[in-house]
Amino acid sequence: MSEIFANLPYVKYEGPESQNPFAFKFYDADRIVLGKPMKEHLHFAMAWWHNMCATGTDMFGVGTADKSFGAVPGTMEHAYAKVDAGFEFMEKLGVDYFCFHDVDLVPEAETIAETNRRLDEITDYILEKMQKTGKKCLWGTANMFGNPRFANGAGSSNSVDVFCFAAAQVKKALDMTVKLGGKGYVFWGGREGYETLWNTDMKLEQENIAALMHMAVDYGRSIGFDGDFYIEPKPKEPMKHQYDFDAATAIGFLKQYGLDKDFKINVEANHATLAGHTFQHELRVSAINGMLGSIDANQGDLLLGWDTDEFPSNVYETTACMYEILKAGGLKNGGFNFDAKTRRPSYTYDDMFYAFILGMDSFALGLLNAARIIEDGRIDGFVAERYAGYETELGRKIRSGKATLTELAARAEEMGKPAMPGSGKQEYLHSIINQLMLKN
Ligand code: XLS
Ligand code: CA
Ligand code: CA
Repeated sequence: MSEIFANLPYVKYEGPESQNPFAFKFYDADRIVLGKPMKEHLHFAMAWWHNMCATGTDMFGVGTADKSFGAVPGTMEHAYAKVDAGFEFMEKLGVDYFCFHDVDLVPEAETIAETNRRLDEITDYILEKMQKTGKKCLWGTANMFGNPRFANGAGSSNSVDVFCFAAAQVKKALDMTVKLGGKGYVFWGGREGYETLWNTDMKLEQENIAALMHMAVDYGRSIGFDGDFYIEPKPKEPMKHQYDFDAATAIGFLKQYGLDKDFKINVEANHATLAGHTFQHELRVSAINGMLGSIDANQGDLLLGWDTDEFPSNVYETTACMYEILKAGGLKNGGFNFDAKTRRPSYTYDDMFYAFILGMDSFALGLLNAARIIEDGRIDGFVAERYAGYETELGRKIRSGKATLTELAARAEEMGKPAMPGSGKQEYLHSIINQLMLKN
């Protein structure tokens, strides 16, 4: 096998002063942060679909990037070439994990039996490569949105036949995830939603999605999958309204249907902003419900209303993200999947490298900043102080659910009027964040 990225180097840490475009300025894999090497905090993953498959095609034009890797697209030879390219890429960038959909790996055949045979063949090869290189699978999933059969959804389809196909794909994708040692399985409900309620039985559709997820849990556990299932919320695109709108909605759904013990949330930054939230908000909602599972590391463009899947560069965002993750005690089975693509005009192999260097450095900076914010203690101290009233006898009584309206009303009458609740000090706190971040 010849080198595919032959003119590109193994990327190493050179420090913030380096001007080498192919070096990390901040991601120093072995640097200890809060007692652990950076690489243990940051389990980075390559998304097979963007990195190995996407060419930059959009509705206005064909692709600009050549991802043939010396083979003819749509053939098994190409599937093998993508594996070679993918593993070489991960090795050169020091990325230890990858994530995949079934159809990212092989071209879909006329019958599911043949597609599955191809998947068996390619996962044998991937496994061989994993054994040689030590690379790992972070999570697997089934693409249940691309093929025309999923026009009306997968688990939420009106068609029982299509539901069976969805079930077959989930089953196979779980088999592959277990075969490759993946610790996560993602459900992104791309077409699990609706365009108009005039043709939609919302209750039936949601019950069916839950039924499919229950079958996945039963099957997954029966074949030894001991990792986490994830819902990846996204409010819209491709559907006008997707059922897994945001983390809070997905968590409510999981609890309603008794799936909350097996599922967590895969939070994608760009999906958070599409839902009208910050990334930090979605992480916090997941964390306080004990459901912070994994991260799809990207960013959107707030001037655009769609999913742009850009490589993360906004260090305020990565800092807030890493603060939430550190405060939640880290990700257990999850990691940082770069569900991100280079812009269409950035179509060279060099750009693929720059993109990962940008993303990994942005998260390394986020980690360093978040650790500094926690060690500094002023932010956490302020928040603790802000709610100190709930540490008093009365405050504790309210929190434990033992207080009554009658008793509290009597107390209010006694007071006449409460003191002002105390300044939120947002401007002061933001200036602390700036001070700590810009120390780098
Ligand atoms: C699309 C989603 C998708 C999931 C995996 O918007 O981000 O790529 O992560 O199906
Ligand atoms: Ca995603
Ligand atoms: Ca996305």
